[in-house]
Amino acid sequence: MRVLNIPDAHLGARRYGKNKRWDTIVYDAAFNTFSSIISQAIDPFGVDAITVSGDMLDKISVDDAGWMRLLTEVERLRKAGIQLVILGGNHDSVKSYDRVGGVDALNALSNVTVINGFIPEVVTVGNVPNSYFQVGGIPHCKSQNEFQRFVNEWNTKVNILLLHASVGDYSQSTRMGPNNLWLTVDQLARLKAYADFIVVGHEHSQRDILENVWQVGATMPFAFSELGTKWLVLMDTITKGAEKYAITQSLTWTDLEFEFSSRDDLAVRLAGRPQSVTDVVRMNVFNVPAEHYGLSKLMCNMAQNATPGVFLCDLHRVGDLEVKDISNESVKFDLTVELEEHCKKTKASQEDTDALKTYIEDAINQYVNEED
Ligand SMILES: [Mn+2]
Repeated sequence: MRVLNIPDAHLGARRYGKNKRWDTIVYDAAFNTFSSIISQAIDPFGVDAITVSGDMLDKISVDDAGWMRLLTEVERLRKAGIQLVILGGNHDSVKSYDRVGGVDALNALSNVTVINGFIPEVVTVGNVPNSYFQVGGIPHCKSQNEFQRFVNEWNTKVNILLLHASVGDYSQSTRMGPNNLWLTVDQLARLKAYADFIVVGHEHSQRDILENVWQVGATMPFAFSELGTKWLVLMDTITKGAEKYAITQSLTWTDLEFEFSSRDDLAVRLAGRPQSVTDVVRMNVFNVPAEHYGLSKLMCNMAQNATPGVFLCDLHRVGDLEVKDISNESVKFDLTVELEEHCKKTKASQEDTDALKTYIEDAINQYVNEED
């Protein structure tokens, strides 16, 4: 039988509170990517089942709009006769026994089975004895100790084993709290004797670990540290063969870095930035002299306001302004006067003048706040 695994999808992800537009765009992209994977699973892949290797949801649940989108996808799968096996990850498992998470609620649906009860489970998918396969899963656990015990004690033969953890020896790492479980390649090698395929979710980059053992990554980047091709794994439980497919991305991420040379140069680069609604762009400008910082920042803010997609600009300032005792009042005054002169000279309309004034005031306020 043909089984597609969906890696960390983080549906409902809104993790960029400082930038509303980025929040919305990433939130939509996560659902859109998930939806297009479901479409592919139905046609052309025509799979019998889908596994999810944890963190399908970014949090214990999603908002109402997210629920409607998720249920729409599950319903499409049901109509296509596709079973869905969902492993709970660190993001979507409840952290106590007395609550039910969003992923657990899906268990009530006829075509969904959820492994999210803090203990290992084996699920049979299909019709026994004719065409079926078995999925084992060790969901997110209460502690690394419990997880280790379940990993070391696993002795059930299955077709596919789902895990949600980092791969490596992190015994000395302070990075690993109870939310970041881990197991070693040696442990995976032992488990391989019990599974044709092992799919490990959690880390957002794809990595082949052993034959038919993968760290599967994520459906899309959720931060600039997660750029790179994202992959689906399509497994055949009869032939025991597998194929990887790059996931079509709905957003284009661009990470730009350069040294400041002049404001004119910055203007040219700002004008040339990718700026469609599907662009997520970060610009890191290094060595910005203090005397150019204020206006450069203003230019970046204006560019950000004019961008339908996401534009993040980090100016790295060097040095300090010489006049340190200048009051906020006089900064405001000087720039406003300059602006008015400029608008008069260029015969700008009152509307444009007012808009520019607002930009300048915002920029000054931001500048002043940063100084604080
Ligand atoms: Mn995770």
